[in-house]
Amino acid sequence: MADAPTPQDTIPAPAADADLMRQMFATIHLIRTFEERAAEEYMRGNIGGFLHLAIGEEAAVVGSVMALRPTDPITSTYREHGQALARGSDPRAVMAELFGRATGLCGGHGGSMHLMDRERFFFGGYGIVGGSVPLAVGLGFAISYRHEDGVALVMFGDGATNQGVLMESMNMAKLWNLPVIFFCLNNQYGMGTAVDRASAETELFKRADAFDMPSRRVDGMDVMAVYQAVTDAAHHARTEQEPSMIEAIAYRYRGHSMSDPDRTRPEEEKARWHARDPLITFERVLLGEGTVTAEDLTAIRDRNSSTVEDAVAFANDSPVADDATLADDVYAHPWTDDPRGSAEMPQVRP
Ligand SMILES: Cc1ncc(C[n+]2csc(CCOP(=O)(O)OP(=O)(O)O)c2C)c(N)n1
Ligand SMILES: [Mg+2]
Repeated sequence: MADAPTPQDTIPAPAADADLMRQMFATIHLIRTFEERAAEEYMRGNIGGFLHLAIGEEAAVVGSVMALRPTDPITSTYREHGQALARGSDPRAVMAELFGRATGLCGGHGGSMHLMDRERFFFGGYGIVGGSVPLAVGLGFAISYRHEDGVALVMFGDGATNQGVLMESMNMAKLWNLPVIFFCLNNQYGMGTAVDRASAETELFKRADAFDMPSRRVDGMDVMAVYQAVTDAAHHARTEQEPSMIEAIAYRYRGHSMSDPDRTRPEEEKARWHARDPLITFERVLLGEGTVTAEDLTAIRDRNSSTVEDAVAFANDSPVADDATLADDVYAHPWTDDPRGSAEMPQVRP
């Protein structure tokens, strides 16, 4: 492992208190419930386009998002329903966005792959593999330029680690001392292709070595391990103005998207990762430590079920996004047909 922060560089995660641990479990369960319900609605034809579920990856999502401050910007891939929910986006607005409704998080213009919640510093899901990476470097640059103490975190998959843009972005972030966390959620497959069939170097955190950047690998099925790793990385970025990389190893239980029947991955492999499901393992830890009771868990499950049912009902009852508004949010300034550019564009030269 390359240059992992030494113990004196790091502070322990604020010993996750019982409330926070309960909140983490509840959020993992909310995301699971939300996405299982979204899959049903997709099969009913209520959700169009693509739908990529992160079922199985929730511990990595929740552990990372919850280790940040609510004002630390995040960018992500198209597999990002959980990131929005963990950031506190309204489940009604997220479900309505999946349904393409005017009440959706982005007015129904973005759909499942393009959730964005500016108010919550969630700067979006992106369909282009690696596309979210340079945007996070830009957000890190803005933080640094304004002398703020935020940290930008970008989530990307194992597939993105072979995109040139990751190398360009990591180089720039390290060269300019930007507070960025490169968070690789390695679910071990890019579509149906296993990492060892796509990457000459399968220890993906080693990508950071080329930029003299600290990096580490963490168990992405263990929410507390992820929480600790991101807490350390965020502290390092805030105090040392140095970017770092984390590779979280997890597994998605379903196919790449709803249109992938997932017939090529070995059943034995799937069973092994199902046994490590955070809803099973983290529940065991919480019950064992007395952090939750069986009644608490029932209350959490009931609450999440009602939240998701309410979100589906809200989405169903909402009006479909109006075609006439389709291009409304494409440009920051109103579009004109003038080929020389819009008169509304700011003047760059006097
Ligand atoms: C630049 C680019 N190339 C190819 C694709 C098609 N594509 C969509 S998702 C995907 C796999 C990406 O895998 P990974 O980065 O591991 O993320 P995961 O889907 O596993 O979360 C590919 C190749 C794309 N969207 N963008
Ligand atoms: Mg992957």
